[in-house]
Amino acid sequence: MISLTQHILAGQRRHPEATGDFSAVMTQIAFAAKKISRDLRQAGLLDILGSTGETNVQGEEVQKLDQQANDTFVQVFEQSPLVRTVVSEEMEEPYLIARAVETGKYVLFFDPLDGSSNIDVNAPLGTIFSMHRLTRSSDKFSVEDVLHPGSVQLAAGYVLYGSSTVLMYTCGNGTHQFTLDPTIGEFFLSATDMQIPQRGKIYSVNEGNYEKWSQPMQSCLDYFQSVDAASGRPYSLRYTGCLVADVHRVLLKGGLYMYPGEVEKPDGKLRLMYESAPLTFLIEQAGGLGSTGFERISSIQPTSPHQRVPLVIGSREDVEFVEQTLKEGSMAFLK
Ligand code: FDP
Repeated sequence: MISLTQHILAGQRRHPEATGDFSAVMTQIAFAAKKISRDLRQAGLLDILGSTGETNVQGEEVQKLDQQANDTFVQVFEQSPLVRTVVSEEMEEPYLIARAVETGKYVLFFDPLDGSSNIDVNAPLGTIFSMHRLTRSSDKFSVEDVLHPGSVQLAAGYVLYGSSTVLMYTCGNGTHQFTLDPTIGEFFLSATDMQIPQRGKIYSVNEGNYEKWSQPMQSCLDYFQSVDAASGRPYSLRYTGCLVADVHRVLLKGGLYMYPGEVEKPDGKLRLMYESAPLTFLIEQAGGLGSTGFERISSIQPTSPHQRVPLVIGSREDVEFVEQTLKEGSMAFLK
């Protein structure tokens, strides 16, 4: 049995120049995840279900557990001199960690509790994180210092609070899975160097929005649903309402998850820095792709911490099919 800590330290030993700081941050992320996992397991017994009565920066209702998970991350990193800035879905502005103002070398983006509509119905939830090296253009904080494309992420991962708690991470050297043993509070390696099938049989999308999509996007859906035994269609639909859970299924079984842009809302719903970019890093390290449908997610130069982008992510051939259909405006290339 290899624990997450042992795995991180083994990675550190392969880089003689490493200071151990990166490993320390990963260990703190895992600690926050264990605390959130513990809180979720008890949620129905404590007074932490339901809404706080506030709305977040995205204009969405804040659930008590969203707030609690966010506080957990902030409290953990307030003890650390390494992460100078945290950027969360639940906080409008990047948050400076006082203790790390001089010494911090990293910025951490996170969505503390993904899939909020699942909280009250005991369905899967997730946490997503992305770690970048901080650049310092001056001694003062500048938002530009935390805005880098996904291609330069140092590490990214997610935690899925499902029938078990699973942590996936990559630091550019494969995608690895760890499962929490709750009896001793440690994550253990359960799969290493994971590979996503090149093509799948599942699509995952909120199909209730079909009428809001462009015609080429609608035709992609029509294609996945049409019957053609030779190419394994129709695909099956799976959609939990939790991005982490749906992407996890896609990573393991193949296929694709989509949150497309809409004609009236071309940027879609999901956030680049703490949803689409980290998930793309994990999926690319497993041999898949993440795209807006027109552009690779990893190449996007962000312009704001809470920017939204459309997302098509999963098996290489499935994502390329959607990209080609959207770019050409039709499926004439299939003939
Ligand atoms: P939620 O708003 O419930 O937090 O991150 C946003 C997200 O969930 C994803 O987890 C999920 O895939 C998607 O939004 C669900 O949105 P719809 O309800 O519009 O399908």
